[in-house]
Amino acid sequence: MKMKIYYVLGAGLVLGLMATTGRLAAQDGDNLFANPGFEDTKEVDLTSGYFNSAINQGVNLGDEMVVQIPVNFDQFSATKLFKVVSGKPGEDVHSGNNALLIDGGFYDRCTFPVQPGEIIEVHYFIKVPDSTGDSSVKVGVSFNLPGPDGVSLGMIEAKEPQVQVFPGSGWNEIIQEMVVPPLENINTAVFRFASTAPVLLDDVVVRLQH
Ligand SMILES: [Ca+2]
Repeated sequence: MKMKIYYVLGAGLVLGLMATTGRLAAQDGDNLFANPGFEDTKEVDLTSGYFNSAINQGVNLGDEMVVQIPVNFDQFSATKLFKVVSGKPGEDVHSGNNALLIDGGFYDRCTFPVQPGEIIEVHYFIKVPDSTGDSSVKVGVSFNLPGPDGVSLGMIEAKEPQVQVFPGSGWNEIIQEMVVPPLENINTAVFRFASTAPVLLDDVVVRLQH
């Protein structure tokens, strides 16, 4: 089934969204992504356990022995860098006090029931930090579809990031709309974000249109 990706440039241009704006507004459901602005964090000790093993596998979690991670974090997925950063709204963060600095992928505890044919609408804000350099970065949200035995039945949207974001463009609102494919035994979708280089992520919204 054909997937649609809409994204909004920093200048405020809306690409391809105009025809669907009214329908989206009329059917918006609750945000399924808890802690969308990464404001709620918890301390984790990096000297042992899952996070220590992640460091040993090359994930950069910072130089401290104890770091803050989002409370809704679930697991790393080919992640090179994962840090909660604090700063000024509109600059280092999109809103609130925190944003997530990430290079690679992670799964969030945003897991919800789905049925074939339903539409998942995702909004989020991305900024390419100056330290990333001059190259554009690709980002993308996808959803894993675990079967009854936990083995993945497939992904909604490509696992590799598809949406291009440019350095110097400030905070970009990305909108992805995707359709749950007609596979047997599908009942759950699990949120995954990925990028091809370091980006700042904030204000994630995931909605299901029935
Ligand atoms: Ca925030």
